[in-house]
Amino acid sequence: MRMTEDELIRVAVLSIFLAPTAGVRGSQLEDVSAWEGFMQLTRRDLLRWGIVLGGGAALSSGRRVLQAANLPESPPTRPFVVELTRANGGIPATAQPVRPFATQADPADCVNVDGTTAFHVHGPRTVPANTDFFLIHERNTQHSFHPDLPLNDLWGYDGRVPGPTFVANSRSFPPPGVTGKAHLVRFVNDLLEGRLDIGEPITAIHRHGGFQNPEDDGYPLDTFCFGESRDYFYPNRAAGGLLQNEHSTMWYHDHAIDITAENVYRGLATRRIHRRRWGCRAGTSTSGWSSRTGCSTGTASSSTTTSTTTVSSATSFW
Ligand SMILES: [Cu+2]
Repeated sequence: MRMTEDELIRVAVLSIFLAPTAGVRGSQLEDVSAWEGFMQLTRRDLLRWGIVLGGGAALSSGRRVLQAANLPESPPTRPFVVELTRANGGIPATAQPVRPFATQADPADCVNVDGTTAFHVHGPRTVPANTDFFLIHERNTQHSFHPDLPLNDLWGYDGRVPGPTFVANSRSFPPPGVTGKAHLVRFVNDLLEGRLDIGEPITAIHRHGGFQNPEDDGYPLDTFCFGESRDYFYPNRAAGGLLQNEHSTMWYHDHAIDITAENVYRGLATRRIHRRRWGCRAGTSTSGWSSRTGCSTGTASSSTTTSTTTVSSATSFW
């Protein structure tokens, strides 16, 4: 009998389960219902548990045992062979605003892996005048992580891995000479299963660590499916007196319930950079970002060592 790949995986898993209990192996093998239970597992179930044919992660007595010696070896690669540049995608592109568009209500009919649907369903967003609009398509892409490695059938924001970096200037404390902007981002789900059986084309977008309304937080149930799109509004403004969002490196990533890890593993993750003015307290300046200009609480002192020249060179960095 020729076994299918799925059947081979099930047998491999069964042997992993039974190996630590050799004393009762005979009786367990004769337990037809247990065997049939294992045979009901789908390949996706096994991947969810981190059990992949040839891998070393095993479940033993309900405890996950990782045996480093049994892990599959990564293929050999040559070190330091590619300069990371913007041109070759080594430094991710920066997301560019598009012409403002009419915001839309959230889709509410995407059925999640666990059978639920979105509950933070919200109408079209009302955005302030100083809002930049972005349009990002989640797409299949072929990506190689190294010249010595093959192409992988991945998913990427705008078909890039990592996706484009969003750069936000704080609306509360913008860098000197810069107007802080809110962001309205429309993500479109164009994801196809492709050849890799990892992840599900069901997505939610989570700006990790950001201040945003619940409907814009990428809550795991607030998903949108293939062919749908969803708007997310990011105020980019200090909230509740908490300032950590005003100057930080964050990331955004897929957040769909039960499949976040797989979808992120397949490429749906990238960065956000938030900038604010530094050094409002005179004498504490430590970088070219520093400026007393416009600080409401700073007291003037003789340590005005910063200049608009350093600030403008810094602002042109991104
Ligand atoms: Cu996160």
